[in-house]
Amino acid sequence: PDGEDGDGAVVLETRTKTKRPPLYKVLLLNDDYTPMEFVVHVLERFFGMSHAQAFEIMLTVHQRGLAVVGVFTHEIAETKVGQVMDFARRHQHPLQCTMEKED
Ligand code: TYC
Repeated sequence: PDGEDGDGAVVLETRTKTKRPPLYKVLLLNDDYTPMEFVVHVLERFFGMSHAQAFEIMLTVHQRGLAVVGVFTHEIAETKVGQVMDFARRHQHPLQCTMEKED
């Protein structure tokens, strides 16, 4: 709709659409070495999942090769990926976590 800019002048063609930030999928990748319990722990700790939910997603990654574990803004997604990669490295597991822009 048209607006009013404070001194009485009418502003035509004001923006009506609210800008939403682009969203990014965080993906967890399967490998042959990371223990299942470690992956479950990662999903609980960094993605706020219940144990049952985390176990289910871990099995999906194990069976299908990868799964989306959350969708976030760029900054949050980057933080999650960093936290997972850092935690895995510190425990000497080859677990891989990446992010991908949503269409
Ligand atoms: N494939 C691993 C195993 O059999 C378990 C695993 C699940 C590893 C999910 C990584 O993202 C992963 N121990």
